[in-house]
Amino acid sequence: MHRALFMAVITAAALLSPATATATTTAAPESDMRATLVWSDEFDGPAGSAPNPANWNHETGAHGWGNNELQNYTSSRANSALDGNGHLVITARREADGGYTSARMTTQNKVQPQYGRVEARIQIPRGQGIWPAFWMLGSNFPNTPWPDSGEIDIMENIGREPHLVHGSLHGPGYFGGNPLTGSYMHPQGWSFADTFHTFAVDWRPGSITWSVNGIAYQTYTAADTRGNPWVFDQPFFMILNVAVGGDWPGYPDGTTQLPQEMRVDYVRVYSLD
Ligand SMILES: [Ca+2]
Repeated sequence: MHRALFMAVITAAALLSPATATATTTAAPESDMRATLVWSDEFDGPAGSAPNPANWNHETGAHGWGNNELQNYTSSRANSALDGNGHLVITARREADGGYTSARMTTQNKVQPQYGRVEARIQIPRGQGIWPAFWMLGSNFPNTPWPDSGEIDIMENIGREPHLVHGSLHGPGYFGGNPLTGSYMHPQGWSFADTFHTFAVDWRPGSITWSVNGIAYQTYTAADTRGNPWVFDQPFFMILNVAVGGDWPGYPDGTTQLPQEMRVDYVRVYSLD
């Protein structure tokens, strides 16, 4: 489970004015005509180029991120770059000195939706100690500290459970090791790292539903917070990262192969009306 205890240092790019989501006329899939695309990053661009700085900040550092993680997050193209085939690739590496590097990217102060379908199509990495995630934090963070700021984990996977993905909410009274959470098993029990899958939340006032490949598997509402505040009726920013090691996934071992790549085809936000 993610927490954000050590995110108080915001990148300089986060000081830029918030971007306004641009409405488009792009149609949603025919299977769901109630969803209208309002923002996306399709990660089109030359191989080796940077993710669009109008959308993404890099959070850097090697302080364990509140979970005793091992990686040093960098803004290097060795750890995050477009592949020239319409994908963002976040690469976790073992460096010559035995340390690990990776990338963590956020849309804070740039793209901060409130409600809608927040979706990404991702081929996750694999291996013991590898921890990919697509998640969100309340835009009031860090002025409002975690967990009061709220956290919506759209997809997390830990390498020792290749066939499972997890969806969670963290907020006041339900955080850390005690979130509102559930998981979805691959229908055939195969590894989610084998190919691309679509991970989404349908986020409405007082209600969030998680889905994988369009199959809803979990809903939490304001009635589920054990009497604690529902802190999800506000804008959130999105985060993509690959952690290496940590209290929850455990640590790389002799079976872990590096480098590992998380390949993201797109991140999209749809309105749901
Ligand atoms: Ca793409």
